[in-house]
Amino acid sequence: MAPTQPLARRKAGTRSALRTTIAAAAATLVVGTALVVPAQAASTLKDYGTAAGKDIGFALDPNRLSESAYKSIADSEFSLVVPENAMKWDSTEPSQNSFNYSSGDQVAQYAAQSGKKLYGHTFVWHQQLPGWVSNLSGSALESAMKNHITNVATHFQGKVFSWDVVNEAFEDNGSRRQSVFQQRLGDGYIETAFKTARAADPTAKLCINDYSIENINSKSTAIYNLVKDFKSRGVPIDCVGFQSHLIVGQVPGDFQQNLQRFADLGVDVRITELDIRMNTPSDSSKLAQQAADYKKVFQACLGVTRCQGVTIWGITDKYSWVPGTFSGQGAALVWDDNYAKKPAYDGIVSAFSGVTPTPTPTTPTPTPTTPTPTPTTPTPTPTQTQGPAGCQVTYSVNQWNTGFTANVTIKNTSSAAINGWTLKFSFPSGQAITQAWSSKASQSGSAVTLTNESWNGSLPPGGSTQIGFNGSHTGTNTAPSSFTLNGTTCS
Ligand code: 9MR
Repeated sequence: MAPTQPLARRKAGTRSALRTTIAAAAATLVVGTALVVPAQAASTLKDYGTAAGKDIGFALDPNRLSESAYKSIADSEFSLVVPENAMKWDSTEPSQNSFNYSSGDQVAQYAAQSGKKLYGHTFVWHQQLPGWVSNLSGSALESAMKNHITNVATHFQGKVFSWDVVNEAFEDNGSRRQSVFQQRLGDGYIETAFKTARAADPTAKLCINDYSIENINSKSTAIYNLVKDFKSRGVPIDCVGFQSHLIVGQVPGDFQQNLQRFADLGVDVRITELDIRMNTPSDSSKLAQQAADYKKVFQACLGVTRCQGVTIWGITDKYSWVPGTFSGQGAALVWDDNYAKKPAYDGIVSAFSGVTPTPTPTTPTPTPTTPTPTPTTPTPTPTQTQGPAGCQVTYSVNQWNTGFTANVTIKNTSSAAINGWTLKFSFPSGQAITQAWSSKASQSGSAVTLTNESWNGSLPPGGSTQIGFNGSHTGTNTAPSSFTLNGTTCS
């Protein structure tokens, strides 16, 4: 099943429709709701990424969301989120077979409620590994690794669309890093990890991730050979993550060429942890160089069709990992200690030269009067198969014994803007919603009502939104047979 797609992945055709929404508004689906004008915010990095078909991500520390400047940038500038630490082994399984998802769940909840894709980081890594793992030997370690991957992948199934399965498994000279996994399980541990992850969550993309592999060198070639070998033997692998913890003035000239050679093996590529550090304090010439460097990195990704996007390893220099690790260095991110945009921001925007950003509607402002609806003939979309033109609902589930995750796409197929929606349906076989995201859910018997959140209530003609929920079932999980949106039956 396709991973959850954020609002930001609306197709380009929706955008011009959004701009002309209001004049064309008809009453078809706007029942008892005032028509409103979506306010347009200034273009954000996310808007440029969406227009270019690339994810724009950031590493989130959920504890910082209480800081309003942090949250506001997180909310508006990015279409993808990765937990900086919250899904690592020491967070999720601090003692053997005792799992703790509180921090990871916070990140997942934020991703769902802000409409962002959620990228998982990371199952198998030599760092942030609890001590008990290193005390295991041989088969006990292999069982523990499989158990860890299976539990964490299962917990986040349907929420995380892509995982860093193995992180930093190679040395700079291309040899295997002598981690506890390598030493006790041998070369085959990477393959075992990928196969275990695939079995646990067949829908997630599975990536290998590393640093200092941005150019063509011994280390990147070792990973290249591993991917080639996996592909030739049918071992599951979908993507390679290039961390890109870089230094100003040192963006490799062959970055794009290197990304392309991996893409040519039949895997996706992604820049996963971008930051570009300098000796501190910063000055205007270092910041200008950094802006040019950020631009180069984004251009490298934009130049490769299979490059899925760029994730920046944090928001503000204030919380970057860099100064704590590299003494005398820092200022590596795009916003400074006070959340002011650095020249790097405009550097990134300039990489999107020729791309018209996809505008992000902000919270709609109600108009003071109720407009007179102008009846128009709705234009059916080619995918519409039944029911009056107006809305289309796609419902898909991943299920296990007595649980399931449902992903629901709601599309406005009318020529009128929808501003505020209520989706209703009945569960045919006794299912119950246990947790919903991207909508407010209520259930009475079999009757389910889902209403929009403040940020996804506006659906221009042709626009869609994705919502989801977890539920329980008793062994039969028949899909609802019909849906209504604001009282109109959807196809
Ligand atoms: O940014 C992370 C920092 O908060 C942690 O203390 C650190 C622990 O090793 O990990 C940092 O993130 C790393 C990422 O998980 C893997 N690639 C290197 C990143 C920077 O160290």
